[in-house]
Amino acid sequence: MTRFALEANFDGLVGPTHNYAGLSFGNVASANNANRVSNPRAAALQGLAKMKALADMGYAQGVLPPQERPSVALLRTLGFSGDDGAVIRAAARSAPGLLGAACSAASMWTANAATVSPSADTSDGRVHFTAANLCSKLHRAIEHDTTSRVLRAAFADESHFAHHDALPGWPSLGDEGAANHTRLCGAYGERGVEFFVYGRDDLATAAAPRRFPARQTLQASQAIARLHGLNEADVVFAQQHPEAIDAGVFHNDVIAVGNGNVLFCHAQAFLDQAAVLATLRERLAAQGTSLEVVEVSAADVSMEDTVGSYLFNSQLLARSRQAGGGMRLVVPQECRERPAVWRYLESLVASGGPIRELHVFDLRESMRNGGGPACLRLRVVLTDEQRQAVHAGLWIDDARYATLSDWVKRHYRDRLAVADLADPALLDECRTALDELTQLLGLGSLYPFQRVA
Ligand code: SUG
Repeated sequence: MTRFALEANFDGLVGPTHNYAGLSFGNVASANNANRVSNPRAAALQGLAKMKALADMGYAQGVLPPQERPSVALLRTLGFSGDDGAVIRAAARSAPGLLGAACSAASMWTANAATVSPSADTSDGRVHFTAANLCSKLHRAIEHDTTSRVLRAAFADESHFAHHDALPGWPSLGDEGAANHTRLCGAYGERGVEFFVYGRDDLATAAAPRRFPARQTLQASQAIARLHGLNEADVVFAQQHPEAIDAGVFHNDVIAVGNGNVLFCHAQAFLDQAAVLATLRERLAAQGTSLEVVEVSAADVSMEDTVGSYLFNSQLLARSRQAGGGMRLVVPQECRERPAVWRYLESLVASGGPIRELHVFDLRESMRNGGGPACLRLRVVLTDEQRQAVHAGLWIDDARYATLSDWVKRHYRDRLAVADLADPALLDECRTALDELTQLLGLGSLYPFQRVA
């Protein structure tokens, strides 16, 4: 049955420990900015400004809270003991890298929180969520427990929403969530094609990257398609180009973005790209929809500019009929700073194709860790009824934007060096801030520290 549905974006609120510890091998920005001084307050306000701008454009915009950091629980698992302050000080002394992992604010990139299948695609007619295990990086592998709790609190009504725990955190089942998943469709409320892009097939000796790790496996993508009850004919699996991974494209959303019937991608995004695009076209055609591909050649935008500008980590957003239809593209300001990319974008909107409008945002703090506009949001297609069932405190409107901005200004530091992670006061600051946040958002006791006496 076809029902009206829309695409909502849930952005991650940047947490108070946002820092540059250089934790993500294979993520060029994270490596290049290692040991820089961060500004958590500016990072959170930049993210909120994007949320507010999208809400003002008429999109359904939600927010997801950050996680408790430093994760003293991780450090205790790894053998540090004593009171919380002693644990942090001991880790800072003997294992600063582990302390960095325990302090990462990486849950802000909610495109990695989960894979989401809209109810029009699933066998039981519910929206399905699988939290991502993120097992290829220690600082990210510790996210999924809290992520699951957050998602279950946000989308609690079991008659509309089904939640799956993260897949086991084994290398063969590496899963990075929606960053490697795109849904293409005619109308949001109709059946669509779910496109899963993996970095490596763990059961085959196929082409694989040589320099940087492939984080997502085919086996993980296939498991999620099964768990979500997707129809086989409406699912496409494709391998990311290994050379793209080796150039720094650690997630597919650094080189491709799709929405509705439009796919915007670089010409070297997928292995056997022509065949992949033909399959997508065919599957969508079987649903009565014709795919529009905007494919960018290496001559127009090099792989280096792709990774340096995050051109494809843009948000591709449907414009209303009153606005003239087609799509708008939300890009990071780094796109304007690279002449070839900006030239390309200007010609793109002038070309009469599906992408008609550009919006440029300053997301510098997140970008320095390799997270652009698309990394910061989790897309959830919702019918009217489902939208009503989402936890109301999470929607961004003028009042919530003002409340959250004020909360950030009161609780966040405006500079954080890697050496500052050793300061146990940061844990207290984070807990105080999060305790207030759960009240502001009406989320109850979400974090482990709120559950102990
Ligand atoms: O997993 N960066 C994140 C960036 C995630 C971007 N998300 C998407 N492409 N959807 C990562 O590599 C850097 C953290 C540090 O180095 O401290 C980091 O985790």
